[in-house]
Amino acid sequence: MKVFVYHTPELTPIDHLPDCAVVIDVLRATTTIATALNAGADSVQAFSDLTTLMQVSETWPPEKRLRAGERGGAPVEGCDMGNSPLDCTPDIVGGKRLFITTTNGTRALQRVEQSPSVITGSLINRQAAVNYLLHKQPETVWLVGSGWEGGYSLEDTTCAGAIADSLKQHTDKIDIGNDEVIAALALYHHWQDNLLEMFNQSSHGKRLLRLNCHEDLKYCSQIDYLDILPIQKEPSIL
Ligand code: 3SL
Repeated sequence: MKVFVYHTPELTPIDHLPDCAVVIDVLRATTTIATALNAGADSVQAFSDLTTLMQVSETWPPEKRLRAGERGGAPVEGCDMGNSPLDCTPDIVGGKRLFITTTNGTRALQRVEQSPSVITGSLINRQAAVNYLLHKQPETVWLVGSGWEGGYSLEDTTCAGAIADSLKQHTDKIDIGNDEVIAALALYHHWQDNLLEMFNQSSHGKRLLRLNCHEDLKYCSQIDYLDILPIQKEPSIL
């Protein structure tokens, strides 16, 4: 298994695809997606723009849909909820399709949606993602961070490092595909005992703290907390 890390969708190659892409948006899209499915959501459909989300979700029975929208960390007007994983409780999301658009995570998902296999990873479901890769043994794996508006995000690359670290601990058949994997591993080794503090120092973590999302940060920092793996069934639908 040859593993590559790409810090952002913009740094991800456009002329070829991997056997398996792991999309990572620790704060908070892929944490929210994992939490919603774990809480009994029927499915999640991701959109990069709000207008398309509204049009497509309109064709879905109102009692079976939830619209989640986030821009700049804040909930989008007209949606049922923002992008907080803490809102994804069984009574709210159970049996429903979550139609979601976020600033960066849903864009990252679209960037690699044509790959033969696409899953989402976050700290809370890190081991579930690793177990899937160990079982499927794809020849090439891309760990794709969502970043923030084209820039690098500390927490996504740290999570990529957490996935690479666990893969390396479980098998010696891991080839390091690019230098970014080595950087991601070093980051994870630096922060692994204090992931919440890593969030506190990161630019998006600070942005969310300014929006009073302290509890979200605590939740998102719990490594291997849920045994759930969002797997793409068709482009952008998990
Ligand atoms: O950028 C994104 O996709 C979001 O996850 C950002 S936020 O954590 O909801 O602010």
